[in-house]
Amino acid sequence: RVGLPSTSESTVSQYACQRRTTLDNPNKIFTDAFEVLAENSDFCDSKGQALAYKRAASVLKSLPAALRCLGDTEGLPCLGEQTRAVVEDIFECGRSSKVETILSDEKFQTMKLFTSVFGVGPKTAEKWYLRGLRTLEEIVSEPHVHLNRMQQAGFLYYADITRPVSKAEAHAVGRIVKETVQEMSPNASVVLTGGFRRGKEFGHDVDYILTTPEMGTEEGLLLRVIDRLNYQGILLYTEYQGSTFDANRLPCRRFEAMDHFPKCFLIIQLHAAAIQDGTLSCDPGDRRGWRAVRLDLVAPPADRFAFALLGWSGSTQFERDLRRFARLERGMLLDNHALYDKSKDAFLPAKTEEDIFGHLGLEYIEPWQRNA
Ligand code: DCP
Ligand code: MG
Repeated sequence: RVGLPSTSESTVSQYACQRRTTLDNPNKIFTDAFEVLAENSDFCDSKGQALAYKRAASVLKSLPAALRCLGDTEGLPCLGEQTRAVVEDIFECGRSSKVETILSDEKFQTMKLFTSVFGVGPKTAEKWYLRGLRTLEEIVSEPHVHLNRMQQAGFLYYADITRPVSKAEAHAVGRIVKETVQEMSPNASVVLTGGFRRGKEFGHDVDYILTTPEMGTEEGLLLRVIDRLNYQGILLYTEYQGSTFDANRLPCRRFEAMDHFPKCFLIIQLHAAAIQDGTLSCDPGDRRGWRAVRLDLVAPPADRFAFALLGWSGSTQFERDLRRFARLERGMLLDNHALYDKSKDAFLPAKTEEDIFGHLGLEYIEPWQRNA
């Protein structure tokens, strides 16, 4: 049976944190379709529907083999009538007519284009769409459109930022951050997180966590790192968010996209010389010798490191299900800062990700198995 997971359990869990999901996805034809449907639902502000498609895609990604027929979806969690109809369509026609309709829809195409700009979310994209704007050129030449600083950078570096960042580029960025941190705080650590920690070959940005053994010095370190990168002349854009962390208000009851640690969203200039094999993923005709790369740095206090690492490692779907599992199956609240046991009325400390999985009574899932 295709539905059998690689573990000894006989059924697939409805929770991504109880599945091992590598980057080998034998069901890409189906999951790509679900992801288009999910994105379209998000554009239409149908969050519940979007989530249903994301969950269905996530379940299929965890299967060890491709579906052979519609019957193979039987017994799988998170696949409802609508998602089964899409699977059936693809088996019968090789494609989903519902997906084709969306892909050729002007609003979907425009929303996709506008939200591809750094700093532009669905709300702004829709506002521009409703004003009759359809191209990026129209937006930058429209005098009534106000762009914030982030969006201005998004347009300025659009070609670079929308080009996937390679693993080699991500590691080169990491070396730059590590050298900078090393100069100022030799005891501090710089740890890769996000998609590249899950083993992805390409990403939309690079994510690193900085932390220091001396509690309370992490925020200052992050600020000095930014200063230093700026001094090196490689910062193209900086958005700094100071700590809003308050240990007395933990944990957050609802899912928040952002945690309260000091962090920054940067665009940095990455030079070809910094890459091990000297090649940037740029147009062959590009003679600049550098490209712009999006870099996120977050600096949690040392005692929160494991929670921050787990939270930033993703995937987003894996994170959602960790929190949902904690709440519904264990009566615990998990976020990027802490794990709280409601019945014990106590916070459960953790030094490592393994500690957190242990508190939750979950088998440890390696980062490269979290591509849910
Ligand atoms: N994250 C999350 N929920 C969000 C946003 C982020 O749980 N709403 C977590 C999970 C992500 C991690 O933060 O994996 C980093 O966010 P990215 O947007 O950088 O996502 P990835 O690194 O996973 O993918 P990409 O290759 O697109 O950068
Ligand atoms: Mg990332």
